Amino acid sequence: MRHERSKKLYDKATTLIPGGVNSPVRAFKAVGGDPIFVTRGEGPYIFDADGNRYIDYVCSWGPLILGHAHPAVIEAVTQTARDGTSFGWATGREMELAERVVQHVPSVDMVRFVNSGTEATMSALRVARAATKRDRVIKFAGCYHGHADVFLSESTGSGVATLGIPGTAGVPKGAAQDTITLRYNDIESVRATFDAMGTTIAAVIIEPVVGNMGLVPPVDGFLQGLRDVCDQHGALLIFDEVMTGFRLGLAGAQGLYGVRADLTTFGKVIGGGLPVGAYGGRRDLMQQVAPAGPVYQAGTLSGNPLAMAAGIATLDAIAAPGFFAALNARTAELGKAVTAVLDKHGNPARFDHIGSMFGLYFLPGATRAPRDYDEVKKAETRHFGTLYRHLLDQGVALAPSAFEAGFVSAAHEQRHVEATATALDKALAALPR
Ligand code: HOZ
Repeated sequence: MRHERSKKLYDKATTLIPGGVNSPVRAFKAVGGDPIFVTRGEGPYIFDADGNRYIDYVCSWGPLILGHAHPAVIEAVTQTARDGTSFGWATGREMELAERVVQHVPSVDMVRFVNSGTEATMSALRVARAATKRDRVIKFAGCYHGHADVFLSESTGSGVATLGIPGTAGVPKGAAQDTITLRYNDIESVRATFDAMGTTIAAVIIEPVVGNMGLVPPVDGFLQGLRDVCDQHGALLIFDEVMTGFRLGLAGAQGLYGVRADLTTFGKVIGGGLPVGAYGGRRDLMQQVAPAGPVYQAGTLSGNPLAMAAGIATLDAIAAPGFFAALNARTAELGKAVTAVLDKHGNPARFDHIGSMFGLYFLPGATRAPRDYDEVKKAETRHFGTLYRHLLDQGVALAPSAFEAGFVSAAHEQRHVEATATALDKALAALPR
């Protein structure tokens, strides 16, 4: 496969944009080689500047649950754009999307739209701090809640984990001094922390299924345990469902696990591939947000009409009966095919999925998915870069990181599953022994 045009674009980009990319996870630092530059997407495929086609399991890092350039989404955005791209005034479409969110997610009475998951999580925490009049927040190692100072304290997932960045320069000590980082799936450490300082903790924030250190599901009872301990101590439970919201079902991970959050953050699928984030929750909490209440949060492009139109079209498509059953079944087929290939090659890695999110863990011989960041970090990633580039060469695009979840869309068919398994078989055969 030739990559001359991507290479040329990349070389120029590095002179104009830090690292040549507008988000670190797009760089190929963890896999070697230069990043591909994408020109278009169609269904399950992306195409690069050299005309190469790839089966895409990044799906824009999650939003494209319907696949690339889904006709209903493109139509909605195109129609909407004809009337203008931004007003900075209230519009009816914001209500239309809000109504759908409130209808599908029982814990959400009211919702505020923002432009990214980062905005959503930092705003939700501000609400929690205002409502409880407390400052501390508990987060979990390996979870990623965007790049606000308060969440970048230590052991953060996503690009920070991928690139092995030890901490983030530019975060003042004070900004993260109230952030307590605990071990994912360890309810005892949460209880102990609350016993020691419960009256100062505003909230626990968590990815209810982690997608930013590979895929790490909650163990039985962990999420309910968090709910209980928050209730006992008057703290709020924030589910960061930027990845899982409208991905693991219409009611997200909270629907799947039957645990109610006080506040929930959204991003990705809710915007159908346009920049949308949102936070929502109990009415009394959301009424704290300005101008209804004293918690200031704002945005010129928040509730942008194109973004709302894409979100509405996407949510309507995924609300069709049987949508999630079919998507999850396709992901299970992918798991079966990939697992058979891994088995043939002596199980150098393990595949797991929750709904249409999957993880590929390079933990030789592992019999279950990892439970926390320490386990994730034991991954044997020596050959991941080589494997990654072999897969890419055969037209299969995973995230360029051993520590990111993969995503299946409704556009992925059985033939894409089979092509992926064949490519993996060849890629594994080509690895050094
Ligand atoms: N949460 C996404 C990756 N884990 C964000 C993508 C990005 O950082 O660009």
